[in-house]
Amino acid sequence: MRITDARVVVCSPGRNYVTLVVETEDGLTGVGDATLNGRELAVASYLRDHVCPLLVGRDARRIEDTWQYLYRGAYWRRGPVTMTAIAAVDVALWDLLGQVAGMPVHQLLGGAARDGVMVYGHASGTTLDDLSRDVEAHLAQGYKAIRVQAAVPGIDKTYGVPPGDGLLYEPASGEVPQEDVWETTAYLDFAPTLLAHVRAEFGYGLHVLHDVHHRLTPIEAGRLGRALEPYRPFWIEDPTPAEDQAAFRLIRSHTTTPLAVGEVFNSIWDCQQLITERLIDYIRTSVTHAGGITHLRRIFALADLYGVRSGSHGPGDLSPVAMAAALHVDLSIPNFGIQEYMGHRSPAEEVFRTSYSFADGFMHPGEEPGLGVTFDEEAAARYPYAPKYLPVNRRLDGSMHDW
Ligand code: GCO
Ligand code: MG
Repeated sequence: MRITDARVVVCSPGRNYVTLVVETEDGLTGVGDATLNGRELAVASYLRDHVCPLLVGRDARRIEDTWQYLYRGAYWRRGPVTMTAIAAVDVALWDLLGQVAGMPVHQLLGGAARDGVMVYGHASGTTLDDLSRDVEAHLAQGYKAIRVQAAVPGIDKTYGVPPGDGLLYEPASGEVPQEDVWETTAYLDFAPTLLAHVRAEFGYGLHVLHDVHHRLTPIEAGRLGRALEPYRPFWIEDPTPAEDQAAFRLIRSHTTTPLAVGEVFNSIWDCQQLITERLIDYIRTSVTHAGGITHLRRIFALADLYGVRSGSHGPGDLSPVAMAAALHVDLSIPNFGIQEYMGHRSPAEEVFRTSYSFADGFMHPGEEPGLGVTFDEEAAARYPYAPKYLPVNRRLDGSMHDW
């Protein structure tokens, strides 16, 4: 099963995506997602210039060996660009193996350990009333778990709140990053009001999640977690920038609110302490940014030993290929927690045809061999890449803050 071609396609059907296409001598095509929001071309070049030429001639069935070859063989290890590139190769090889075996990837991973994958959707509002309407719309679709974000009074633009154009939330724009203003005090005062509102309106029969997006200090995060305890959030996500894993000891010592971290992590080493010291409850690493199916399963296996569950990142800035791969992993692991599902802006569905489905709050990857995603390269060519960046944050005094 020799690899005969590996190529990178950068396209923008609704937003920018980087896709790796791997072909074998039998005429099979496997795909992997290599999208790194705002740094797309760096991964495209890493793949095109340094990885694709090494893939041609290799046996596509040697997934672990290829992973180790690209990881250990690079000498310069880890980091988002390298690990996203390795992930794309890994996912494409699992896709190919499934097609050869005539089985969906989750069968290769040990088979379904559950009937469906509970996903959470995103509800938001520029006012709490708008937020309520969005929560209602999600409940009507069957969602059992909903992330809630609302505009913080006194702050011009709040993370997670779309500008009200009816489209899915998509913060990347422009040739230079948009500059937002962040004010911690206003947010810390507002967040308990937000959660209290949702519980008063909808009760305790749904899972409510909230993303802090790396903006607090450990002691602020401890205070937030404690203030939210009466509203029993499913989790608070990314309370602090998590380079400092030990900081979670401080947060943990102040609150029993469950903690979720990991969307910006690239490897098991980024979360080793968080997991082995039981400082978090959910690990949110994604297939695309944490080294593919092979490495993500290793992270989740470590997490399982310490009672930490999965909660993979699933934003619209990972392609439908990533969503499919995530669902295959989610279905098969013992310690699945929840999966984020943001959906994709049109016309992504023209370029990526998927076999996964959503019903009553649960998703399923489908039973097609491989990942169950068909990538239409002709359609992709109709949507050329244009540079776009995530915003940056400045505090009131003009200094930079985490976004
Ligand atoms: C989430 C995330 C995203 C990120 C985005 C950055 O929880 O879904 O925080 O919305 O901001 O993926 O590219
Ligand atoms: Mg997040």
